Amino acid sequence: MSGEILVSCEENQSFKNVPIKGLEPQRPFPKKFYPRFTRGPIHIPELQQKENKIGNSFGNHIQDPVKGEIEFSPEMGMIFNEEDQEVRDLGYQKHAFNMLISNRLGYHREVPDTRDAKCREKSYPADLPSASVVICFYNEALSALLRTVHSVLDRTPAHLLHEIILVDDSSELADLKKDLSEYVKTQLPKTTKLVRNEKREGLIRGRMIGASHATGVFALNCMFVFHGTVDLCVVCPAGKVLVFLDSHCEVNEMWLQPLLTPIREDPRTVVCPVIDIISADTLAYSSSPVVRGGFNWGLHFKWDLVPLAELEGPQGATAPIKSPTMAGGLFAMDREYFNELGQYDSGMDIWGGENLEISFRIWMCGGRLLIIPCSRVGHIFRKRRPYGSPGGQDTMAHNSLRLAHVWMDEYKMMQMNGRSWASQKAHVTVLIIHVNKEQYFALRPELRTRSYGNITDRVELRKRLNCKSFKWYLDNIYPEMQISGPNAKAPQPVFINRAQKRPKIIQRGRLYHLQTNKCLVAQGHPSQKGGLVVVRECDYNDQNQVWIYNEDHELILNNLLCLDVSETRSSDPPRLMKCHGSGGSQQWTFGKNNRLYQVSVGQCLKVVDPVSHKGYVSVAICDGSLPQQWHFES
Ligand code: LR7
Ligand code: MN
Repeated sequence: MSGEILVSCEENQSFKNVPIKGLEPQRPFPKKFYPRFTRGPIHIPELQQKENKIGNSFGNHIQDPVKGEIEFSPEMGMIFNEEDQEVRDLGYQKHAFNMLISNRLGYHREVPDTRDAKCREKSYPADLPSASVVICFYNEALSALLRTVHSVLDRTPAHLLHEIILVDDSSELADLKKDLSEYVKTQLPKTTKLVRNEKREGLIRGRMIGASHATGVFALNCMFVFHGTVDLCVVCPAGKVLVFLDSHCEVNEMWLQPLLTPIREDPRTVVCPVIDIISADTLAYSSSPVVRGGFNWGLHFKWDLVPLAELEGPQGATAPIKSPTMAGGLFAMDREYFNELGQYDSGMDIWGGENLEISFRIWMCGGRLLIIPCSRVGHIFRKRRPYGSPGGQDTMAHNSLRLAHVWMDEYKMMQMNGRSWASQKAHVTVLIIHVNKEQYFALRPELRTRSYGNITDRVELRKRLNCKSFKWYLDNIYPEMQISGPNAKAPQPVFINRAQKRPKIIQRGRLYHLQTNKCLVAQGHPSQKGGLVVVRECDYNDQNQVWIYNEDHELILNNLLCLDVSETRSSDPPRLMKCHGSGGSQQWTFGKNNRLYQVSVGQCLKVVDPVSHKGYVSVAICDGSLPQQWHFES
């Protein structure tokens, strides 16, 4: 036997002759082992017939099931009729993202390859273990869930994908109950299973249930050379690795191989991809910077910049990065190690805290947690969580209490005394309230005596696994936290969905309304937040009529405030608001028929009553009519 790898771990096919040349596994199946399926109930957007060509300013492409590739554009969310409006509104209400665009995208689309160029030169071992992908969902939009599933099927080599396990956490939406099970049965490969929880369990027990359905087999792949003598056999563990994904993700090119490689080397390594951003308003896929996970004393997850020392080295930007914590939803872990390490705390409910718990447990009990820059998976970042817990409980507080009491030793008092975990509005934006002990309990009296259930099993698990102290974790894995201490200023959270740089100005000038020959101005003072805009006589010497249009598609009046709409109440007139830099409600494009299109509501700016002197404006379904025609005049 030479050092050359002769056999690869293909699908469970013992004693098959599978020779390998070089490092790339040779597949017994064509590349697309799982055929692509058509989209089921989703209709093709009228967009194409109505708009022959739409500019592409995101660089994203979508795959049209029938007509081939069509371009993705910010105007993908354009509303043509009441039905569109209904789908959009219902989507925001039930899922907190633009379901109209999600449905129009269909179940397959290409996403931009956001990896560092050096990642493309990397090669991975041929004998990687294969993965069981677990996706737990509750009331997910069908199109988003199926795009998650198909992105995995489309972009994972067949031999590395042992199975997909969908766990329906007792969803109440009719299409998820009926259409999905039909789709899974008739349109997806047999290796995709659908499990339904009898009652709502929450994502933590939900994932444990999913993992318990994962199957593992040992596939013995041997190479027969000359007259049937066995030359080399490799035991190929199929379903050896568990991969968890949220139900609104899209995996990128070559996402799995870089995750499996470190696990193959050391099964006590848990790995996370870089989480790219899929906009909740436009569904545009964009790259995230490589950051790592941390937390604050309120036990909220946050992103931290990677210390320079970690980034340097021969592999540069492509090397795995040690991360003190994980965001929670997207990671891969050896299946046996997941079980050995105590899965999750089954006393945790619905949402929250499990990500810090498993992160502390991994590091304190002899494992390690890495972020793999060459693996990228997109996730729809929503501004609010569209569901609650069945009894309305604050499950984040309950779960955090459990984890603090099991893992944080003397530091739990610091955490409980120091700051509250009250604000959980958005998991990316973290607000930390400074209060002393008394104030804290005055603020959250229910936590003073609040019971968090029985934690005996978890305390025993910690003993059994011989885990290190929380002080060790802070000293060795998250020293930044130690320095900041309980009374130090809170570290600044890193906003991963906000560009650090100032967007480039594309144009500066007046917003001229063609029908009335008037200009768009602030109704009151242009620096007044929340103020309305109206059309008035143009005054070319008035700085208060000057708008900036920038590369982020923002319209900024007098260099101060951004033109903004309410995403949930599109009947509200546009207002001047502080620029938030995350697109959506402040994103405008100039298009055909002189229209000024509002990206997040899918409608156009118009003058309500062009003959009235009041000059009120609003957004409405784009119809190309005169009241909707604007010119940006430099
Ligand atoms: O009762 C529920 N049952 C479920 O099955 C509630 C939720 N779920 C499903 C849900 O459909 C989704 O697929 O669980 C998954 C995660 O729920 P989300 O998408 O509402 O969570 P999130 O993305 O807002 O929150 C992050 O933190 C959570 C803490 O409990 C989980 O760990 C999520 O997986 C996690 N998401 C990510 O890490 C993606 C990147 C976000 C960041 C930063
Ligand atoms: Mn999520």
